Amino acid sequence: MIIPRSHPRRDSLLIRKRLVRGFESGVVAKEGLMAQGRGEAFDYLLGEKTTRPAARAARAAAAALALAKSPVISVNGNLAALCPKDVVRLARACGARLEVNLFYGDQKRRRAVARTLAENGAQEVLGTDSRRLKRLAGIDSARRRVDADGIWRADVVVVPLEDGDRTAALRAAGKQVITFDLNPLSRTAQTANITIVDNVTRGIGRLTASCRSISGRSTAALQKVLDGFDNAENLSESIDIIRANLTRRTAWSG
Ligand code: PTJ
Repeated sequence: MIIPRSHPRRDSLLIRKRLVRGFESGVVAKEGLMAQGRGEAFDYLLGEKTTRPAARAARAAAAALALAKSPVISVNGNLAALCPKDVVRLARACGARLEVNLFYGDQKRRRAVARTLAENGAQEVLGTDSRRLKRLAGIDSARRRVDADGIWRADVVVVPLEDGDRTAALRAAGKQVITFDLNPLSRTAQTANITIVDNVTRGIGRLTASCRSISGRSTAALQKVLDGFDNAENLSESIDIIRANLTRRTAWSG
């Protein structure tokens, strides 16, 4: 189906299309289509734009990545289908390794995700060699299997569109966790060190830009940015934005 240029929700429909294509080519899990629907609902309530708290979180995330010794970006089916080029760009900008890590994991889809990243410029993608996979404690899903050279030894892990179990397990393993999650109330959002409440398709470019603009700063300056960030406070601001948007809508209809 061709989406007319004049359609008021063209961008949102084009994003859906990317996911449907990703599903048809074996990159996205069936459940990934539902996850997108959930995200869209929150995006709508947030006004479908990058909010101030999201921009602040991106800046703190850039500082954490610049301070990291072994940063890793964890890539699932949705992320690979939505914005593969941006993921590769972000990895370059912050010197992170890329690792495929799936919730509904099987080797065929893992390879399909890795192939998508390679086709979009990734030189190396971890997480597909089963001999190199180790088991992270505290997770029952396929996400527990992580690469010995990647998430296993990482100090900072970016986990966009994540589930709460792994976020908690990664934190318990002593890692700093950065996530993109449109739902500020989700367990992942509440458990991560830094939650960017933004659509990953918008927010990832901003994070890459923040990584570039922050590079070259002193360790002390980066640490100051990081120490000045409070995830719980920032999440509350996102919730306030949703509340204000809802109140405004109610006032219109009343
Ligand atoms: O490819 P797999 O097997 O690893 O599976 C990936 C999914 C996304 C299916 C899996 O991680 C999953 O079930 O995720 P959830 O718990 O349905 O969704 C995770 C969070 O991501 C939810 O809070 C959604 O609101 C949020 N979300 C969905 N789409 C976006 C988003 N956040 C930012 N940007 C989006 N585009």
